Amino acid sequence: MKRNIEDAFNLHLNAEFYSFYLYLSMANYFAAQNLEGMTHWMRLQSEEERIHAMKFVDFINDRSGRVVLAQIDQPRTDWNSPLEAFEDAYSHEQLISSKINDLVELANQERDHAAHQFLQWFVSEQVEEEATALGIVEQLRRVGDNPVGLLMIDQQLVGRTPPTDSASA
Ligand code: OFO
Repeated sequence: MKRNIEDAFNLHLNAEFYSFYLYLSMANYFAAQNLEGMTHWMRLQSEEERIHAMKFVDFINDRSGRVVLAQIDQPRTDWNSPLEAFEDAYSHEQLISSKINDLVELANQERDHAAHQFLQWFVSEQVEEEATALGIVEQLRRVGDNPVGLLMIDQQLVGRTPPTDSASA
């Protein structure tokens, strides 16, 4: 693979590991609030992000590139409310979507069809990631300060199931 694509992919896998870190940090924030469903949901979300990062690792290795693991930034550790945390998750997903779009542009520019095809999975995944995060943000906005409503959303999020394999993550 071309050097500029390898560099951009290495940069992006760091962003996916940062997503893993950020969501794990959010899970710990929810755990401290005794919000069992949100804790569970965010832990699974963080695990999905680790799988996303590993997809980039595997792709770079498969193309005889060199994976370079860089330092992962420290994520925020506290939020003012579950709503604020999920709003952060939603804007983070929007940022990741724009990074994926930039990678697609680069793959096209360099006529790297394998990279382009690899990225298509992430293009669809980001649609889902944004929609899911926004869905929860909207539910939380609707219940506002109502503690019963918050607990109902928390109970609903307990039901999230882990991905059955890496392809569905
Ligand atoms: Fe990897 O999709 Fe979220 O960040």
